[in-house]
Amino acid sequence: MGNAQDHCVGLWATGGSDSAFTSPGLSISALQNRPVQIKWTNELVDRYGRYLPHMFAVDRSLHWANVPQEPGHEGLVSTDIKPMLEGRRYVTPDNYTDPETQYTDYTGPVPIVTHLHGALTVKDHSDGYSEAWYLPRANNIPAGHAKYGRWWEFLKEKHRRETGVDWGEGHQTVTYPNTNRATSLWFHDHALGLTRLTVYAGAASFYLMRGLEYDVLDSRTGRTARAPAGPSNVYGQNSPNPGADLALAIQDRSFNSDGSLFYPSSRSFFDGYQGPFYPEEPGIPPNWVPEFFGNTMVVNGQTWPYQRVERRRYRMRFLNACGSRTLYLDFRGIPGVEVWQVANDGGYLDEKVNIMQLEGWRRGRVILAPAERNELLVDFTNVRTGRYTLRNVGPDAFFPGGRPAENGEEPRVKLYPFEERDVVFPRRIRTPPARSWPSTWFRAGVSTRPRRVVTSG
Ligand SMILES: [Cu+2]
Repeated sequence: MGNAQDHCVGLWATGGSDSAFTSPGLSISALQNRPVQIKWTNELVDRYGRYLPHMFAVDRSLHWANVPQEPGHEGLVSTDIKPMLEGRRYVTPDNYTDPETQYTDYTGPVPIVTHLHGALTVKDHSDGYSEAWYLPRANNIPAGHAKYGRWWEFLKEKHRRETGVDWGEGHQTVTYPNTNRATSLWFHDHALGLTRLTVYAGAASFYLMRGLEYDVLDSRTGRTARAPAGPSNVYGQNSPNPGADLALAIQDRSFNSDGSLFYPSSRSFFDGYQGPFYPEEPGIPPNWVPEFFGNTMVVNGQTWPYQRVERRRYRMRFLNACGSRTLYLDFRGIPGVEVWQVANDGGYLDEKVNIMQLEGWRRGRVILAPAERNELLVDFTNVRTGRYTLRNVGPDAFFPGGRPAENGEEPRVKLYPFEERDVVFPRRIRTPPARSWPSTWFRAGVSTRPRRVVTSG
């Protein structure tokens, strides 16, 4: 991740060795049954090679990576435990003066490890275990800090034995067999106790599993049909229907007045509780919040985004990359639109679901829980030219807490409008660029030297 600067918003972006760094990161396009290796590198360092602290408050009182290896139960010195912090009292960083009697937020180097969410038959060494994290290769790692999580060494050795590819300081190579059906997966950070913060900071994106065939039967003819393919399709191939396959990652975020990302740094943000905290009050961590609902919707990294579409049919893949929020996407504000859900996390459904003809309050609405993906066919053919809004009408509450905003209730969240026009794209929502793997490289198999694909920072 370079600290990608988009206006004045600092993000942790993901990119390839020869592509731009973005957030969401580049979409990886994989083919079924073609194994790939990806080298994930933690580049959370500044230009002098010093580690970057996390951009949000990291709670060290949780069962977390415990990078400084503060002693746990019965004096156990280890990573990936809950430290005891005995005899110390939590204070904010501003008030931190005495390490003997106080503790404060963790501001050391940031561990990462990448998990490919939803991928089947990935071996343990490549699954992105929360306890197989690694620090960036920085020149000022504090004494006593572990550079790797407790499973790193074991899984590193196993991966080396099975594939011949070793891991090293600040990087890890994983092997994905790509045995899923065609579907939309996503990858995200998975480090113990920091996942929600690092994903919120930007480290996530799509991983699109493509079938060698298109996997769709046309219900009218019984013949194989071709789902629309487009910019998220295999890079460099001429698509018969360019621009018709949109991968849209939705996240709720909040911003400080200077444009930087906001995430609560204190439990008091959640319920006003002011302390005392762990270990004085054993069940209450100082920074961690049980849930968080951002007040701004971001699609593929853009606030107040809009998408120009033509009067035709699109394939739209949605990812709910929010930390807590269940989305209720409401298509009823687009008169004439037709929407069918054709796939979920696992791949294509047996039968498409006509969203506009569901019963009751679900009519025209698609529900998407955090980390869930779906695939819709959205037909704008009969929509009149104009501007329309695809709203999220879900409440600021865990599913199914609360009712969808209806009966004139104003949805609290600013939503993302679609502008429908009879013109060719330019898209204003940037679909994360897709990359394919050269077929020669696939043929080379998994024991060759992998390409370096993703860095962070
Ligand atoms: Cu996940």
